[in-house]
Amino acid sequence: MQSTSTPVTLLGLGAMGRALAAALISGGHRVTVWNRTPGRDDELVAAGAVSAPAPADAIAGPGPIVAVLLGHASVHETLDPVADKLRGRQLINLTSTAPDEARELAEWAAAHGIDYLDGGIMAVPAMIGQPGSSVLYSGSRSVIDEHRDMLELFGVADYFGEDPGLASLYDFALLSAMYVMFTGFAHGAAMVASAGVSARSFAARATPWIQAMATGLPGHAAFIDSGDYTAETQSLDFNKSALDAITRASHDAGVPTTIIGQVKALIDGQVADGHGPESFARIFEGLRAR
Ligand code: FVH
Repeated sequence: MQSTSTPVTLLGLGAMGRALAAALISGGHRVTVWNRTPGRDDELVAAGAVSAPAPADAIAGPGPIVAVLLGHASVHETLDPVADKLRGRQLINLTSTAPDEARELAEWAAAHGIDYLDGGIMAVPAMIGQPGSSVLYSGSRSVIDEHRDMLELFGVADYFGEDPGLASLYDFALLSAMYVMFTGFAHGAAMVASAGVSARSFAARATPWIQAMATGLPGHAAFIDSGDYTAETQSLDFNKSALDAITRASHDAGVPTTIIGQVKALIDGQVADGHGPESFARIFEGLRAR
């Protein structure tokens, strides 16, 4: 466990970096900040942060280094030139990276004697430190164990084990679910827009509907995890008939069937393979990695 005030360096003062730095300062930590473009740290400095002119200056002091940059390449651009000075240090990378990029950074870190923890932020900047914010971590167990209290200032700190790519995999899987949900909303909004209905009005209906449907996810998960898709209701045959009609209605409304057509194709594939009486959850089998 750490003491209540940890010296910490934060690299990257975009919208998210500034929110994280503010949370650290409010939590009583001694924060040194650096950003590629100068002038983004005025409020943080007024709140007590120390501004460093270059990454080498920022990492000169003790404590963990938190990177909140744009993507994988920007982490290398920032840290490669100072890698030799990072031996024995702890790096917490909250920059969004794909799983293979997180693993590559962990290998790079290990080669330079750096203890590496990867993180995926499940929040927007305004949510940092608020209920509903969480950060998914994987990689170095000792880093999360030592700094958990500090990291909880950002939101709930969930640790997924030592594979440095696993937090990112969860992060991107959750984002996939989110993007498909929002895209589904856009498809529905386009359908009702053909009848002059506003997106706002549609959202008022869609919000409680999607919330109610989300409660069915554990039921879908039970089918998937057991591999037994025997179903009394909501069979693929039933859903095929619904998707045929929805696709037709979308087409009739002048809405491209690109999105809904993919759902129909997944159902059609399972029905063609003889699984019509089984649960809709079986579409998972058409998506899982071979
Ligand atoms: N903002 C959000 O809602 C999401 C929520 C989920 C997680 N993401 C990820 O967090 C990382 C940072 O996001 P951000 O919101 O702070 O992004 P920006 O405001 O665009 O700031 C980007 C910072 O990265 C710096 N930067 C970009 N390229 C380089 C580079 N080659 N070398 C050094 N620094 C670089 C940039 O600096 P500057 O443009 O001000 O000089 C900003 O500090 C990100 O991975 C999200 O996916 C946020």
